Amino acid sequence: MPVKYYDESIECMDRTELEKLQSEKLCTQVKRMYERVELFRKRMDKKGLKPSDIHGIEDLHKLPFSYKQDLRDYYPYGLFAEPMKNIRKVHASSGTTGKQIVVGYTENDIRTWERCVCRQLVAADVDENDFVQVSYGYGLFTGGLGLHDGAIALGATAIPTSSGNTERQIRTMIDFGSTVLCCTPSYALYLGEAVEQKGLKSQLSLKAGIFGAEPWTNTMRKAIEDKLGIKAYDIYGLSEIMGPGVSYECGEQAGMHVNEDFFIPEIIDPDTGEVLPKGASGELVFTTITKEGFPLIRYRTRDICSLNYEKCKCGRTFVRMNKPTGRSDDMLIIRGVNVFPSQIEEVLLNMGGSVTPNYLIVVDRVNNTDTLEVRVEMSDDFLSDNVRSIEALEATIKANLQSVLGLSAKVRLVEPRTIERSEGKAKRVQDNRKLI
Ligand code: DLL
Repeated sequence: MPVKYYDESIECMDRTELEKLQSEKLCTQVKRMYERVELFRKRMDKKGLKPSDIHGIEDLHKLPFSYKQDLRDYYPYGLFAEPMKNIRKVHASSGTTGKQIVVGYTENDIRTWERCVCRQLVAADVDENDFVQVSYGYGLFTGGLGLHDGAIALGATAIPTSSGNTERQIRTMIDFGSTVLCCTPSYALYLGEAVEQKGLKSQLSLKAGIFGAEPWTNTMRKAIEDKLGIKAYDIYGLSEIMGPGVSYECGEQAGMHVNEDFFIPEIIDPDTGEVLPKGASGELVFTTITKEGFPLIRYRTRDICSLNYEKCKCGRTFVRMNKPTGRSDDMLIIRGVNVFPSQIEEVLLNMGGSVTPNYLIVVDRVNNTDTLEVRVEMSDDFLSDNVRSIEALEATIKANLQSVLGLSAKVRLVEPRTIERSEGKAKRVQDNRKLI
């Protein structure tokens, strides 16, 4: 296979060897950053730490954390570790709140990124014969160009449709013979619905979908796989660390392998900052051990998940992260109860197809009391079957939500195709309390 950057032996490396490699790279990175990044040096000095105190990954926990706010405080280039003449490109992420953050890549960083995305694609059985339709947004968002460059580096044919214009996406998919679709899972579902409605599934050549950039459940995976006739793979990444390419599912679909020769993951207690025992669920933290342009030590992602160190059936030894269940900053606290949107999604998608995976969570405050309303679309099947009344279905969903969340919610069933669709990341929560 003429794959420029693909080297399977690294992903299947003996873990003792891998940890040795990580330790060497970590020490070099800490020394380099101490010399070049003022904020990191200050934080190390405050802890009374010198680069020579760090001997390997066993000392990782001693290093100071870094935060999204740092990127805002040092906006745009204040945390870069290379002069701008060595930065080949920048990307940015606006997130849901606040000022956008900017990240930069050197030539070597771009090569690393391509290599990481190649691994994602190969794990999904993509090779140089494939036509990879990239329907993530192109531009400052890392999704579009990240997948695009990776597909080209692999030797596949990239079809850079970017996001939006659903009619044209489907026409291109059919006419150009796309075999792989890359976009957010919510957009994949939307495309799947449109394909189903137009009866075009048999004209597709798709075999795989590479979906990420937002949380999604296994039940949603099943819905997408059925509608598009594909195997759907989860990929994870964030602009601050790399963009797409941080971790990826293999054919086992049992957790996402972290590219550990470039990024070291840790799971910490988000409140105390303590590293949690292997397998525990907590906040994911990453250290970039080879990045040159914009390296980060112990970056607090705010994503909640756990790590699985068991060897995967696929042969890869890289640790697997479980699907993030939400973000510590996306978690809703409703009448004192912690609620993740993914818990609500799980309930809705387990309703035997009576409702679609299109929903909106509306939180409000009435007379000083939080209210939770879940709006979800009824499926065409439910409406045509006519077996159960809308009231009965609403009551069942309400009871299921109560038992999973320990909280009563109002459930409102709405007509199919009335909840606004997203071409990028889906907006699932409308928290009106923040507006007060
Ligand atoms: O979303 C990078 C990306 C593009 C990943 C394309 C995968 C595919 P940001 O816009 O900086 O970067 O958003 C990063 O999105 O901290 C997670 O909260 C969330 N996220 C990304 N992938 C997943 C996933 C890109 N597979 C933030 N599951 C992260 C759950 C995800 N959440």
